[in-house]
Amino acid sequence: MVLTVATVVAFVAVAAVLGLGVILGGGVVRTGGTTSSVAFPAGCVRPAGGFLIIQSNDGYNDSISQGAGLSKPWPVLTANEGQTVNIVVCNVDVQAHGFQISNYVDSSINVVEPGQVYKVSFVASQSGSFLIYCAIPCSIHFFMQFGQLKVSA
Ligand SMILES: [Cu+2]
Repeated sequence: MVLTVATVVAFVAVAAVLGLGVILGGGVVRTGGTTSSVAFPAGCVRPAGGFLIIQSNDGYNDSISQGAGLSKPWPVLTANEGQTVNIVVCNVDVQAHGFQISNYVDSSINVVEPGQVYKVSFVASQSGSFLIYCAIPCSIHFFMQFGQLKVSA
């Protein structure tokens, strides 16, 4: 986990400005993945038995309108221990976003550029609840900090 408590506090402060702007439309347009987004790139398809994560100015899979934040983890992915987890991440936003999963996909910082499709597979070798988050600064960062991968034993 790259974030420190101090960083999280800073993100909350930033989100108070940016997030409010997003919610109220104060200069940041929420489009549901249309106007300020790039086209869905080729290969942006949910893998069989796996997960598709769309990064847009609505967060990870519409994090913002799903109430993502400290009170509600979103998106929530579930798997069984020992299972191979396949995830396709598509960035349809005009800015880069990060994609990390603590314990599983956090050995380096992943940057998904606009229009890029990032595919990742791993074996869910450890049970528990793992954070899915963005590790690079973006305008909706706060809403991309509380995804969850739940691995059942
Ligand atoms: Cu971010």
